[in-house]
Amino acid sequence: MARRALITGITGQDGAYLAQFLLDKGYEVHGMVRRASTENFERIAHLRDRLVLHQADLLDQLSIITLISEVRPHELYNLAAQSFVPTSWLQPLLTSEFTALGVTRVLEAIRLVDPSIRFFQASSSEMFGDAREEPQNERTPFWPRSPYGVAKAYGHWITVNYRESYGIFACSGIMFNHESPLRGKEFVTRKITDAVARIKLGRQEKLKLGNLDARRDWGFAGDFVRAMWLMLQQDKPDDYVVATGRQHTVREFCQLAFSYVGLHWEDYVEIDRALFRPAEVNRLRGDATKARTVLGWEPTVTFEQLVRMMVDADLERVQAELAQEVAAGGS
Ligand code: NAP
Ligand code: F7E
Repeated sequence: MARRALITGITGQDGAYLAQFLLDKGYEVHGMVRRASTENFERIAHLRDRLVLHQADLLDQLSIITLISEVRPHELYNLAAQSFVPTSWLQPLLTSEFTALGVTRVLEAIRLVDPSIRFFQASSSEMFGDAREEPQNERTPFWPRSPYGVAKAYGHWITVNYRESYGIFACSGIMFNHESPLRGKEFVTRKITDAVARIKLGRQEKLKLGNLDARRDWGFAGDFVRAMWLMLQQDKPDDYVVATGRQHTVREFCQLAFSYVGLHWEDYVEIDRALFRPAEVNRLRGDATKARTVLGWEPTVTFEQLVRMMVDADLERVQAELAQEVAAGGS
């Protein structure tokens, strides 16, 4: 019989990659989606008829209990969250409800319905914030710098606590930034590659950015979902840093993306002070030695390949939009 997996946040970047990965492994894949007046299933459109989608919400305890009782998954991946750091200053309470308390709601539902369900929590390098050491590993203390980072620290510790209190097979993946052509356009990498494509094709003139000196450890989302799955296949539950170990500035990302299409980034990028954050995370770099040795996990996509993959995908998409406009104008 096929193993059953339930993914919260299946409509997001990681949800789409994880759903594809689990389907390829022969899983029966269920996804939790929240009700909206307009469906936003673009990222999973190509998988739609192979998935079972259920309405529930991280804010609604009973809906999560009902969902888990109906699906009875073997594995549950909790990817749903308010995941955009700047929004967490504008909506700190809602961010805490989704990103912190939402984790407890899912864990409580597991405890009540079936404590043998294996649980993955999508934790974040934002918990390290103003990091006490570099590179960061599983023992590095947390110093979050945004309401999002604080909420993720809660989610991490409640996951550890339900493992220790109730013996639930609960794992926390401390994931550094991971990107892809499916990344939301508000995040800096996709904002840049979308702008590069639009500028190259004559649809945009300038790109406004904030802090170009911020340093991140950027990997490919497709590699990161494999680490999530590996964590739930071990004999014992544990926590793992997932990272490439390489660090680059936002400026370097710009340089590489613009030069790939033959443009010079300084001709197009403007600094907008409004995009600077009230408290910045200046530099992050992960040490994934534990994931490499225990899980046998390795990233397969380099930074340079990631930038090119994202620019290529955006060029293709903008070109298709232009062709559609021409066709519509000519009909
Ligand atoms: P994403 O693209 O922003 O997706 C977030 C998902 O959460 C969406 O499917 C969203 O649904 C869902 N969601 C939000 N609030 C919800 C609610 N109240 N009830 C039900 N669903 C809700 O995020 P991602 O990049 O895929 O990241 C996946 C997870 O990993 C997140 O928890 C994120 O915080 C964490 N993480 C990400 C990174 C990264 O670099 N990508 C790094 C570390 C940790 P809608 O489509 O309806 O909005
Ligand atoms: O910012 C700087 C910004 O929004 C990266 C989420 O997935 O990864 C992500 O959080 C850096 C920051 O990602 C702009 O100040 C400059 O230093 O792409 P980002 P993030 O905040 O690192 C972690 C691991 C998560 O868990 C989160 O869910 O880029 N930056 N100029 C800018 N950032 C944005 N968004 N837009 C700019 O114009």
